[in-house]
Amino acid sequence: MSTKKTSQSEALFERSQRSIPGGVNSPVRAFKAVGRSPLFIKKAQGAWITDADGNSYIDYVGSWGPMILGHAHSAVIEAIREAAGAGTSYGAPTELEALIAEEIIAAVESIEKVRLVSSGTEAVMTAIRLARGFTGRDLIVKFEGCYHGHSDGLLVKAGSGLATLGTPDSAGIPADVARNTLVLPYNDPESLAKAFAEKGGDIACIIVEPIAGNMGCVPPQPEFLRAMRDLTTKHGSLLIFDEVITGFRVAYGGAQELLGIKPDLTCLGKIIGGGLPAAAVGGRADIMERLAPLGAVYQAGTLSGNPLAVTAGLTTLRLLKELNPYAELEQRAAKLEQGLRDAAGEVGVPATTNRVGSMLTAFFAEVPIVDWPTAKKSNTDQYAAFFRAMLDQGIYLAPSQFECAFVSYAHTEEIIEKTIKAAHAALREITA
Ligand code: HOZ
Repeated sequence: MSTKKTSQSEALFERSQRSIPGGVNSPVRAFKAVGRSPLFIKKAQGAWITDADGNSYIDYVGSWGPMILGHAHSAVIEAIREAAGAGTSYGAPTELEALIAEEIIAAVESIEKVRLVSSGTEAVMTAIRLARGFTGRDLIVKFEGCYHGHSDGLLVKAGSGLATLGTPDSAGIPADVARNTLVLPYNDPESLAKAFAEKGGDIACIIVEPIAGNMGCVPPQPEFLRAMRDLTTKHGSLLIFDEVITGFRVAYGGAQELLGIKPDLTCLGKIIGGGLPAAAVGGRADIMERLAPLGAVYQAGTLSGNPLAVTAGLTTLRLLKELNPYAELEQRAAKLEQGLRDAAGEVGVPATTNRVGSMLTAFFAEVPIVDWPTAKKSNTDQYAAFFRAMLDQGIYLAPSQFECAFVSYAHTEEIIEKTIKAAHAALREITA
């Protein structure tokens, strides 16, 4: 039983279930994996979110990644307000789109041209079509536990909400589509080499989360990334980094800057929309120029490059460049990671923490978490109990073991300390 009053959230959940499948517009929000009904959110500010009953929580979901500056940053909100006054959508090009494209190109070394879309799913869909159009091949390689949005060919052994629900393959995907997706284990260069030795000439691309975030945070082993780059180059396939989570999160230039590997195409989302729906695919000019209207690979969108979304994204990117918060984010997230480890150690609960910069996951597991089979060894019941106890302590974590916690610039030292204290109390409670 929650110690907080949640009757408004419960009533809203009841009501939403009558008109929305499962009461939510994205499955993981339903809290199914953590054994309680979801909180309905009324507002958010800085590191805090407030639910419909007026309870405030320190938020580590951060809209699943975009809110790196914290919620409702005054400069972002002001810019959106001003942009809204000039109209909300034109379906025609704007200077803003060139500005954000230039910003992205300057930030991400491998990107020479960018196409803006509205969601990460769309960015990935476009990147895969481009890779197929460019190479004239059908087969794509993805990794078990990685999630790349909900387009047909990528919902095969996927992470995120699918992992949470225990249904890694969605119904409704034609077998003809699924057969063009080759799924390999994450962090396993040998399997990759074998797949390329057998089918290299048919593989259009590898798509990968260079730092996995959708089976919980799982860092890549350097030889895995190196093998990907070498094999795709050798076999004339393309390497696509899905940096929807990691772009502008782990470094201004994304995971590729941090890890020193240059993909051919990159998918961006989340942070580049500053909390509004914007995403992008970018990469080598010779590939990007295959997109219509220059080339034969078609992609379009009424709200692509939407002026409000681009304004929010551009303002966020410029602030990130100006503040350069990455060292501080690293330090605060490291403190949180150590605090969670200590809290688990205090009560003797086996836990493995994985972290890259400001994205982290505490797995309730005894083994190192390096891929989906090891992530799956986590004690998800224990995570659910921890999640509920943390909510009672005023901390809002991801409602699934297989997601990341995101630390934002608004998570001050004091907030981190409060969180660690809450984790000690929560773990004591669930192990008492
Ligand atoms: N795919 C997101 C988690 N990795 C969930 C999106 C949402 O529910 O908002």
